[in-house]
Amino acid sequence: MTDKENLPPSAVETIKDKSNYLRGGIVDGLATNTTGAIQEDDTALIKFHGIYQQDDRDQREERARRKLEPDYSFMLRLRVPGGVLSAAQWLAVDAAATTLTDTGSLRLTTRQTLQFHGIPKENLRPLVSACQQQLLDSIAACGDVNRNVMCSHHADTSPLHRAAYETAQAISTALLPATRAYFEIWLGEEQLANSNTAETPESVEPLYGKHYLPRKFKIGIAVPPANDIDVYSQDIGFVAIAQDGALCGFNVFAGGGLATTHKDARTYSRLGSAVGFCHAEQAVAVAWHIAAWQRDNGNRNDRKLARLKYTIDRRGLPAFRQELQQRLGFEMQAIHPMELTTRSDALGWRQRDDGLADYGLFIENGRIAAATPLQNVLRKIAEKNICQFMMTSNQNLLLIGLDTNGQQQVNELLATLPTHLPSSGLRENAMACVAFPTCPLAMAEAERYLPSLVTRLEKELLKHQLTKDAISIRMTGCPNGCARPYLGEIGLVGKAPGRYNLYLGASANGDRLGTLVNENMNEQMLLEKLSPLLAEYAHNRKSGESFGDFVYTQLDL
Ligand code: SRM
Ligand code: SF4
Repeated sequence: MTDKENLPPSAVETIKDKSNYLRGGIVDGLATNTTGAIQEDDTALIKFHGIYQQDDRDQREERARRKLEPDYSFMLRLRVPGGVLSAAQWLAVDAAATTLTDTGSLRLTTRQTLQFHGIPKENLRPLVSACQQQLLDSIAACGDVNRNVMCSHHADTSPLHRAAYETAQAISTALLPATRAYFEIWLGEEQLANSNTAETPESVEPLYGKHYLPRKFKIGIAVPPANDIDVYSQDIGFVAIAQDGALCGFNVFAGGGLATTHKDARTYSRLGSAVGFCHAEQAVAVAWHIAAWQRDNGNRNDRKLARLKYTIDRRGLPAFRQELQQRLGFEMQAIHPMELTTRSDALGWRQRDDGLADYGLFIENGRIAAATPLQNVLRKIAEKNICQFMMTSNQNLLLIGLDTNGQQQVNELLATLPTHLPSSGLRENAMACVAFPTCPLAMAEAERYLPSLVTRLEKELLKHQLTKDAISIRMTGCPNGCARPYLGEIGLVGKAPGRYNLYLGASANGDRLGTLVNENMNEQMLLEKLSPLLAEYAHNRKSGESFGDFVYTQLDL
C-alpha cells in the first residue's frame, strides 16, 4: 500500500507536521515539574534530538500497585560517525554518566556510538551541554532521519581507512537536519522571530522538508576485507574500493534492513541490493539522493512498511536505479570486485605500520557499568591522554594510536582488571541488545541473559574443542533486531519472557540471512537443539567451514 491511496498519514507524520521543525512543546514539557515525563506527542519529537523517554520496566508493576507514575527517565544516544572519541571526550562522557544519570553507566551500541540511560528530565540540558562542550552532539542519533554513520574500525591504519572514515563524517554532516531546534531547546540558542514560518520547508530543511523521512535511515561504510558494520543490513551500504592502497570509490548497496514483526508476514529482513559503483567524491551525493528518493516515495501511512527496503520492493529495483540516476545526473558504474571475509573485531594488541599500536578491548554487550573496575580503568587511560577511543559495531572498544610508552601504561592498567578477555570465540562474537529494563519494546531479556546462556554453551564447546572457534551468536529482546540477530550464525529473537525464536544458517561474513528454524524456544530447548549441531560441526566440518555455512548445508536451509 502507498500513501498515494488516500490513506491517512500515520500519527507520527501529523506530529512532525505540527512540530515547527522538531520543536513541538518540548520546552514546556521540560519545564513541568509535576511529572518526570514530557508531553506524549513530544516523545516522538525528542527522538530526532537523540533522546528517548523510557521508564524502568522492573519497577512498573510495583509502582502501578502503589498508584505512582512510571519511573520515567531518558536515554540519550550520541552521534559519533565512525565511532572515534578523543581522550577528553571520553572523560566528558564518563563524567556525564557518573554525575548526571541514575545508572552511572555507559552503553556502547551496535552502531558504533554510546548511550546514557537513566537521565532525569532536569539533567537532560546539563548533559547535552556537557557533551557539546567537547563538540559532541546527539542530533539525529534517532528519529526519521539519517542515523549515526558507521565505518569499519581501525580508522587510522591506512590511507584507505582514513578516507573511508572521512567519508562517513562527510555523509553524516551532509545529511544532518538543518533546523536549529536542537540548539534552541537544549543549548539555549535564541530563536529568530518567525524565522521558520516565513520560509519554505525546502529552505528550512533542504533535504528533509517539513515531514522529514518516512522512517529511520541508516548508512554504513565497510572497508574490505572487514564487514564489521554489516554492510548488507544498512539502508545504504558503501563498500570501499581501493586502487594502489588509496580510496577510489565505493560499491553501493541499498535497501538493507532487518526488523520484522512477529506474526506480520508483510514484514521481513532484507539484504541490500547492488546499485552500482560511484567515485569517492560522489558518495555524499549518492547518499543524499537515495535519502531524497525515499523521502518522496516512502510509505507515510504505515510505519511498519516505511523503511527504504519496502519502498524499493514496492517500486521495483529497476525503477529505483533509474530514478536515482536521473536525480544524480551521472551514471554509476557496474559493481567492482570485492571480498568481505570477516566481521569480528581484532582484540588484543595490533601493531600498525606507523609504529603505533591499537588495543581491542572486549566489552561484554557494550555495557560499561557504574563504579566497576572497567569504568575506572578506562577513565585512567583517558586521563593519561595516550590514545583515542574507537567504538566498534560489535559493541567493543579499540584504544587507538598508542606509542611504546602508552602501550606499557595500558598493559599495567589492564592487568588490574579481574578479566578483560572473552572466554571463548563464541563470547567474543556475541552481541545482545539492551532489552530490559529500559527498552519499552522488549518481550524477553537479552543483555542481562545472553552471557549466562553463552556460559552454558561453552560447556558444549569445550567438549568438542570449539572454544576458540569464532561463531557469532546474537540475541534481541524482540524482532526489531537491534543486535542484528538475523545475521548471527546463531540468532535468537525474543518472543516472550524466557522464549526465543531461533535462526540458523547465516553466513559468517554477513552476506546471507539466517533462517527461522524453531519458535518459542526456552533455554533447555535451545541447548538440546544447539548441542548436537555443535558436536556435528566439530566432527564433520570441512576445513575452514564456518558454523553458519555448515548448518546451512546440514539442515538444508
Ligand atoms: Fe534499535 C528501537 C536500541 C540498533 C532496529 N532500538 C530501538 C529502541 C530505541 C526502542 C524504542 O524505540 O523505544 C531501543 C532502545 C533500547 C534502550 O533501552 O537503550 C533500541 N538499537 C538499539 C541499540 C542501542 C541496541 C544495542 O544494544 O546496541 C542500537 C543503537 C544503535 C545506534 O547507536 O544508533 C540499535 N536497532 C538497531 C539495529 C542494528 C543496526 O542498525 O545496525 C536495528 C536493525 C537494523 C534495522 O534498522 O533494520 C534496529 N530499533 C530497531 C527498530 C526496528 C526498525 C524497523 O525497521 O522497524 C526499532 C523500533 C522502531 O524503530 O520502531 C528500534
Ligand atoms: Fe528493544 Fe527490541 Fe531493540 Fe532489543 S531488539 S533493544 S528489545 S527494540
